[in-house]
Amino acid sequence: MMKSISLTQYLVEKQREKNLIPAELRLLLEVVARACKRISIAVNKGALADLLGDVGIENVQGEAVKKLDMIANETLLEANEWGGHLAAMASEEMEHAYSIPHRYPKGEYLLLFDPLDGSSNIDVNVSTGTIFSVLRLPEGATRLDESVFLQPGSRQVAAGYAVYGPSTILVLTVGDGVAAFTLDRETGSWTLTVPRMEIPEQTSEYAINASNRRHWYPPVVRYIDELLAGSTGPRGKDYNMRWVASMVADVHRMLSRGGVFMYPADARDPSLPGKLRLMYEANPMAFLVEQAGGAATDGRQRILDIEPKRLHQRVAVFLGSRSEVERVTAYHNEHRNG
Ligand code: P6P
Repeated sequence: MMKSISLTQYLVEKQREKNLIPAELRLLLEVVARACKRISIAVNKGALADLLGDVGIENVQGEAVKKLDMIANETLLEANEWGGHLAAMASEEMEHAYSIPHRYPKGEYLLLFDPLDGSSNIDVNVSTGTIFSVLRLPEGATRLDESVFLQPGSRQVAAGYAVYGPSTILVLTVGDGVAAFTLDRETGSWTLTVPRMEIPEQTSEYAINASNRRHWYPPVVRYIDELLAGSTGPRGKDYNMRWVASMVADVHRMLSRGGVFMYPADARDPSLPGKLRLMYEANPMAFLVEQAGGAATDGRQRILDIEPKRLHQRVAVFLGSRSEVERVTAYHNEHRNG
């Protein structure tokens, strides 16, 4: 029987072989993974522990806050604030950055997260997940406020997500490929199950909320209508569509078997560049996708090159199999160039 490799062994060996994971970063990743284990337990309890439903308030995004959103957010804050590896944290659920309390030492990393992505699916028992991104505190930073987080995604030192589905799976990159770990509930350990996730260059599967078609801009209409035309149209083959409405679940499927995930900007609110948030949804997912051989753009440029202006800024997202992302991005550029 093959010896199982734990998350800790994987991180220690990455550090030994590639010097990629200083002790403080390894501590950070293990603490986040432990917090995701606790979130998974709470998610799995659901109605049995009266954890479903809304809290009765809205978050900074204007979205109804679920009980489990709050629990997941608190779990990540409490797990990470004492370790001495972080200078500050930022969350989809909190308007402002969270500074490490004075009673604890501060470290050189910044942690950003969407504590429970897709939480609207919780009450109907559909997969959700936690998304996280790790940046370094900029040299010489004095004020630990929002400004220290405003770095392009290319500066991430690690990123990942936990998907709470039939299995609980942690997917992680430290810049040397993407690995997946399945939670072994009997031992409580994260066990390496996919040493290197790679997205196929070609795909026949796409993910988009098709009910928004009347709001899409022309390049997206053109791209999707070609997919819908299938073997009778210019693409010459049939495509399949999936939409879980939980980014973690849709991206995990795409990382596992290929595909392209899209949440475009649309005419519902021309002032908004899209629905998904750059810093703790698009950037970590773009890092993972590129590390798995795929591509990620906002329809114009590489997501990881975007210079952020605000902590909760939104962005259009096209990510997945490289050939498809390049095509839909080319359609945007052609449209822009008349
Ligand atoms: P829609 C969940 O609320 C989320 O932020 C992502 O996880 C998901 O991909 C998207 O929104 C779903 O949006 O408009 O289809 O409900």
